[in-house]
Amino acid sequence: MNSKYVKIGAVVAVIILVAAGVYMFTGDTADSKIEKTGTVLENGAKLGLAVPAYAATELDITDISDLQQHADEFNDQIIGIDSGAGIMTMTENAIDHYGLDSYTLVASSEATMLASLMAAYESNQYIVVTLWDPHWVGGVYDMVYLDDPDLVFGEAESIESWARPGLIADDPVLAGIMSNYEYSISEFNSLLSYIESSDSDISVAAGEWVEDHPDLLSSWLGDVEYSSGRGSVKVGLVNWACAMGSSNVLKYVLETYVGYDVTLMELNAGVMYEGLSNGDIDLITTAWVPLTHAQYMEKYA
Ligand code: PBE
Repeated sequence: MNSKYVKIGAVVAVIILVAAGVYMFTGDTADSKIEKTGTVLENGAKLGLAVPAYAATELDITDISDLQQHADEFNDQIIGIDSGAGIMTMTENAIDHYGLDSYTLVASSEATMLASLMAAYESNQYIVVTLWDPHWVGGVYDMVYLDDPDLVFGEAESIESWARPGLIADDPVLAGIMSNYEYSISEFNSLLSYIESSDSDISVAAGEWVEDHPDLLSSWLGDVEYSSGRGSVKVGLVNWACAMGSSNVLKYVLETYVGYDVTLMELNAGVMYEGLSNGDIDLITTAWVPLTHAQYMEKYA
């Protein structure tokens, strides 16, 4: 046999072996995936673009596509939140899809969006914001979600809890509680309204709300009893009212009734998912699926 071909064959074989090794090392293996631990709210979450009811009536608008002809009245702006939020990507898609060419989506934070909404609402000005449910704001202001006939914002979403790779196997007690950690939409909104209207710190208000809902508490605990020193748990969250509420309640329950030490870590959405996937964070309670956090789920789940 011609030795040139033997050499080429050997080189090709080495390349294939090296490539396979690199693939095995960096490729997605099952245990590098984040793991779903439970459903915090089933199908009750929604999101979209919303305007105060007076704006919808006075301008006679019902659909997202109606915004374009009233761009002047809305100052050509949609008031958004933090740029890592799924609702921001969805809103960019809606601007494209419904031809809202005159509009700019303004990125800020939930707190800034709410401050703008309050200022506009108190003086009967027109404003369009990114909004979602569960949220306390729907109980305070009369807001109208604009129709989204092509479902750019999806249908009913669920909120799930997810854990770092391996947590379910490492800590069945915690995984068991997370599999029970679920709210109805009215319970969730009641929690958020309670926190919002309380003068106390969010951690205190969350604890008070838990003590007012003993049946829900026992459904989460199942037959788990308090035992001190169960270890530390890092819960990642974004500064969204819903995530703050569900994370603070979880911290209270795990510390008071189970025996963990819980640290809440406030991050932006991208860093939160990355931290979960590399194990810097143990848990999150604010995964919106199937659409809102699809970009993160595709990458890490
Ligand atoms: N939210 C609240 C988040 C998820 C929780 C709807 C603002 C988002 O858009 O990613």
